[in-house]
Amino acid sequence: MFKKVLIANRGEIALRAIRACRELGIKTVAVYSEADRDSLHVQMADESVCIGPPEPSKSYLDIPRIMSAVEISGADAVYPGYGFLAENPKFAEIVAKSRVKFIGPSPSTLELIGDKIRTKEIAKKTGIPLVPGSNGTTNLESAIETAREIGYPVVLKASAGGGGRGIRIVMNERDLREKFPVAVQEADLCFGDGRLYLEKFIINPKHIEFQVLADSKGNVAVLGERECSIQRRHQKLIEEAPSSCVSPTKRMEISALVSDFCKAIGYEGAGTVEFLLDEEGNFYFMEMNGRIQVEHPVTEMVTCVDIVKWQFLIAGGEELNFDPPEPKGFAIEMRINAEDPDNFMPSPGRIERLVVPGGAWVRVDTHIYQGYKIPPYYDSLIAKLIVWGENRGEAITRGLRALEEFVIEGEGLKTNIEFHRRILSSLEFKRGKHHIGFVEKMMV
Ligand code: MV4
Repeated sequence: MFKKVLIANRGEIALRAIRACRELGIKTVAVYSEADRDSLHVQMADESVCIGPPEPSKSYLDIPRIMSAVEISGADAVYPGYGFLAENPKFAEIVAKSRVKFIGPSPSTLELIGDKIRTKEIAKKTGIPLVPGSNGTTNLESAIETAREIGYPVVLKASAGGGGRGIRIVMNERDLREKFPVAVQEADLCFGDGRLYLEKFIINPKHIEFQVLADSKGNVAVLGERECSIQRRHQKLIEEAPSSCVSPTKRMEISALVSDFCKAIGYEGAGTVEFLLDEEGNFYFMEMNGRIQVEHPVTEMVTCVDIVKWQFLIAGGEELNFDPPEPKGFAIEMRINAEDPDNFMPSPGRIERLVVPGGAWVRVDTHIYQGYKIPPYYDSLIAKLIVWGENRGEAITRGLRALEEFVIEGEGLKTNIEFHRRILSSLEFKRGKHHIGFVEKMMV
């Protein structure tokens, strides 16, 4: 096993990784920007290295600075977390070419899953259901032809996009002629890759994703699904596991396909395969994410599998030694953001009063503490409140109880705690039949 891991991230996920390392007997090195000097991840790590000014481009996204910290500290592995450099194939390659291990998929796998067209082609060969569409790169003429066949509305997506970036809804042929060249240009400018693909637009879908762990020996454990339909502008707000809309049979069926797919691409580490689920109960493959995700705790709560710990074990060459368990009970995660609930704008500030909820089956993953000053340079996520219940109703009740306990106060500081209470209290959420338009609908 590794002796010392450099955590190339900040905030709650850096803490999550440090905790896993401590239990595995691995020393940790934190990196931090000048804005994160007083951060908990710096205090909790065994060592720390300042890597630059507050701007992410000059610190957490700066590969040479991170590699220097690796060198200085003598770490033998790098943990990327989520965001920042987590899915950057170039970073994974630079790390791999030095004497240290990148804790995640290989550079070539990261490159592959970054190419949504190639990924869909492999998914199709594996027998995973795809949305009707172009099945590969499209140009304007073939896009028009495909759209005529499948019918409008359709979506144009950038092959190098993902997570909602580079996607356009197209209502009719005139709209397609107009938007196509703009989309190519934008994709070329944003991603250096102008290739597009076309899909039938699925109306009112749910967002369902499957968690996988794959070891270096070709064993794959699919840990069931999460539902992440409560989101706004591709920022998830609430995630649950399991989904109340996935039957055990459907779970088994999709899990088998997801496992085959991971084997087909030689996947290693923790990953997530995203689907849309339409109102008729059909699953459609969207993309794969090659990282730990913010919402991984809900899967941990219902499977009792320590996903982050397994990321380290797998990278160290350990084999998966368990059969994926059936999910037990229900878990809900609420992302607590320092933001104005009226306009979702970041609302940083100093935390003057903090009361963290507790009690049975309540987990809080957070890097904040009383007196902590939330810097304005990064994501507004300041805590994840995760609750478990024997059934979904109990999880919701416990979530509401925990939200009531949660106090985060400071001058000018706003959070979305009240917003979460509104969602968990709503009849529509309790029914569980909501789709990705829930938050937008609630705002009007
Ligand atoms: C779609 C779609 C409808 N039809 N594809 C956006 C993020 C990316 N992962 C997939 N996305 C979508 N793709 C087809 N063919 C609707 C979305 C979508 C969405 C998906 C999941 C969660 C939130 C979303 C919000 C808006 C649009």
